[in-house]
Amino acid sequence: MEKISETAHHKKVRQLLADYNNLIMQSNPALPSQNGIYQRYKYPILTAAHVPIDWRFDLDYTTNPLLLERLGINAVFNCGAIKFKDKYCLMARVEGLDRKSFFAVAESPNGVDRFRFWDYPVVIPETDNPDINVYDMRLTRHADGWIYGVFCTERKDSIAPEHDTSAAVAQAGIARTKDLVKWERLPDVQTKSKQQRNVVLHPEFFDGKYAFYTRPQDDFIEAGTGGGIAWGLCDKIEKAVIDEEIIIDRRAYHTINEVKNGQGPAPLKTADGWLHLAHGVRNTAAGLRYVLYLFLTDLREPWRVIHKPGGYFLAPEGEERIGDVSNVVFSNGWIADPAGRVFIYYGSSDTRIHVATTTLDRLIDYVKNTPEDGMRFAKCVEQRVNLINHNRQVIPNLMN
Ligand code: M1P
Repeated sequence: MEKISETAHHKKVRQLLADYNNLIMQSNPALPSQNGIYQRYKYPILTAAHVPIDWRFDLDYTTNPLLLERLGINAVFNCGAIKFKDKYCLMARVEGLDRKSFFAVAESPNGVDRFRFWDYPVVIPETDNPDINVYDMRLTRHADGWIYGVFCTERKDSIAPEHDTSAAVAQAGIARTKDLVKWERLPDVQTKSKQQRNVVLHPEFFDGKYAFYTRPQDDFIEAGTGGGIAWGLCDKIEKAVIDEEIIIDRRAYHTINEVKNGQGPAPLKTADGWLHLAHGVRNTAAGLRYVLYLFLTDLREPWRVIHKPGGYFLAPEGEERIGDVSNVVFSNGWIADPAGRVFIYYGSSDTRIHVATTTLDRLIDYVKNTPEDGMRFAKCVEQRVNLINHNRQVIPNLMN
């Protein structure tokens, strides 16, 4: 029988821990910005390898003499984000080899590197109808004093035929906390839609009510008649019932969100309006392609879009394009520092998490001054010709 000595086992454990420590202490240089809008960073900030060794291995020689990994991790992606006690905290979606996701907080002192998971994954109580899978938590620090986590809860479709073992129903779960450790579970959000994903709590009351961004959908994957990102109100958060969803950002033919879209994190309040980050999905011969885009809504009427640049803000690049679900970037977390620096956390290809940094000034400039989607090719050519003509006038001065 294959054996390693206790001394060799302990040496291997020490090596595992040292390699792990090197990984999480690695600094993460910023890459030169390609577009002036944001900067990417050299390394992903969280991957399966960042999950602590003692969450994966049984380190006891008596029960695991060969030091085999017992509970492996498949991926770490799509995180909520919040500044908490001066630390940049991410609520990551961690997926085990068994395909079940759970949530875990990782914190960093500077928002771009040295992310370290807290001691334990987050324990969220179940409702009477247990979740089979949970993911993509949006964190909202609400005006009522609580921090809310709104996430997708997925269960088997109870009315699907017995042989259909992949039919699922997605709905929005809610839990709240004051410390990101102890969570109170509330009943799932109720809407008239058959399924929901990408549901996000707005940080302020509206007309004394709680306000949500939703994404009604007919089916687990297809949005179907669900027209896009919606806005809905409810009286109580302890039993959130949204009677009416109005579409605020509609999907449109031959755009980046032709097939689906979804609100990203809770919007940021700025002097110019509520700044939104969202994802748009289109179909291609190679499958669905997920990109990120921005839009701005009115401060007093957060459902009214006042600026929306054409095209995407950030699309998968390099290694971001490859993973469990390739050609995907997805964001459900960002942090704006009081000085105006913005940290955008995004998952790539359902596999890992990256950060891009920028400032509110740049984002507002981008969102207000980037031309809207022309919606047809002739208009898009006209926009580009206008830009070229404008440049023809200023270039001579630049050369002096
Ligand atoms: O696999 C890509 C993404 O698919 C879903 O997003 P949406 O509901 O908009 O299609 C989510 O499962 C998300 O986690 C995932 O990244």
